[in-house]
Amino acid sequence: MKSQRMPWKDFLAQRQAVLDSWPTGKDVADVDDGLRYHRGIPEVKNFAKAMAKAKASGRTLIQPRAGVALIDDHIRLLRYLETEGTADLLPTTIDAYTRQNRYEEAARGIERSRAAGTSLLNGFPAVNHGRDGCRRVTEAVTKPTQVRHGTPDARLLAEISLAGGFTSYEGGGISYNIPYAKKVEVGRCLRDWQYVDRLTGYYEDNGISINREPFGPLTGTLVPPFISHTVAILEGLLALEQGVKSLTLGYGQGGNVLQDLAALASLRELADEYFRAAGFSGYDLTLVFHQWMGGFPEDEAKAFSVISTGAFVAAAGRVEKTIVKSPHEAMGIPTKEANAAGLKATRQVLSMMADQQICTDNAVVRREMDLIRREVGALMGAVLEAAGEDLVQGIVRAFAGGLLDVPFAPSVFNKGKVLPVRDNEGYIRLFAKGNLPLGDDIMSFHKERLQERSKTEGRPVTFQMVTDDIYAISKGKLIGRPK
Ligand code: 8ZB
Repeated sequence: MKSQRMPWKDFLAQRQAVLDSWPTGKDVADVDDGLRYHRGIPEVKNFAKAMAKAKASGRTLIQPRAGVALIDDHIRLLRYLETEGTADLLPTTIDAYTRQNRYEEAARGIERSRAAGTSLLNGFPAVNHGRDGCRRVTEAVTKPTQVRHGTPDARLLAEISLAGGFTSYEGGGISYNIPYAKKVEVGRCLRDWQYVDRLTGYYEDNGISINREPFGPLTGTLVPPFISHTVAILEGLLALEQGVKSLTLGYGQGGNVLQDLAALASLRELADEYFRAAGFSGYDLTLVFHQWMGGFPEDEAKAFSVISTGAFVAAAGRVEKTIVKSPHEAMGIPTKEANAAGLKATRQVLSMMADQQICTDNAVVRREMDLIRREVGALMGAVLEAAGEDLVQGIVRAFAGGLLDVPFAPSVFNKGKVLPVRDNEGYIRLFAKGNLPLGDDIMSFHKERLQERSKTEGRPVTFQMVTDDIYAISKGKLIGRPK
């Protein structure tokens, strides 16, 4: 496949319309103003460098999610999470209006929040606050900051937030579309994300490291590792094509510890293999593990246990970063205290694990790694074949044909024919493969494992079993057994 780096003139040709889509766009008209600003940011606040350092020292960094409507409140919140919460890395979670490019409604949300004296948006409206608003935030804290969102067309948000001093940007053309949007075309979204990656690549070309992180967990609902791995590798390839160098690939906790450890080990290996095979080198690959993204127990003590098992897997899996949940997860956006509590619970586990090496070189982990390798190989092979010269086209065709299919995603461009379910030990397996290009050897293994559960529970594998599994953790179990 030949490189499809967006020519700079094509980038500039789009850029004016992007910046014109909201008045704060004019503040970033000079793209080199962002570069000059970043040259003055202390190295300890650079996200890419922090991730590289974590990798070199074998440490796992912790990061919460957080974002409120008003700048001063947002600064207070982030400062609390870095001091009281001991966060190593800080987020800025963007509100839902901004994610849908609805800046007028975000503006009204800001006004109403001012009047109410509390945040009436579910995140920080970075586009409305503009370059200087973002700079106030990134300058007010001591840790590296990342934009976390869920935006299919994230071009203006990227322009403003990078110029505003953020040094990492979450998302990708598949992972911020298929699980988040209903009607955004696959190809349209991928091209808008090529713009984001090219902007990031431009910073890299000029000596400024900016970290990029595709959103690993997708729908967070029983996603088998090979599906999220394939998406992560594809988004990694697309980012590298545009000149991104610091890449953090993600995986969401599934719940079976050995499957999760196999998933983390294989993600690192496979990503490197596919990137090298595509001719890339000189990139810096790191991993992020998301604590359980599915339904949480309402009871805070139980929620802390879910958080702590996630922290344990993050440590045993030797990832560079873990995204932390809070004991308020079942209720919605956490208070700052609950958010800090999730961080502290995670910190405790990571500290206790810091000097321990958990041996993952055993027969079961090897079996699972081998399975994931063959599954990812089947999907990647099909996408690359469909791609010919153009990976974007390959991904568009793969979704259209169901060769890529994300379980429980709202997008009309996703077939939605894949049904996952847990086996008798809680491993996430496939009940229905839809059109995924998996061979009979692979499917007969899934089938065998599910028959075991079926026998134990004395009931056939049905959609009821899938539903039971989706709610199991919130009800105190891993596997949704009857009674
Ligand atoms: C896909 C991410 C979902 C998670 C959390 C949710 C959930 C969303 C905020 C937030 C703190 C926010 N989340 N928005 N957490 N502050 N503004 O993201 O609770 O865990």
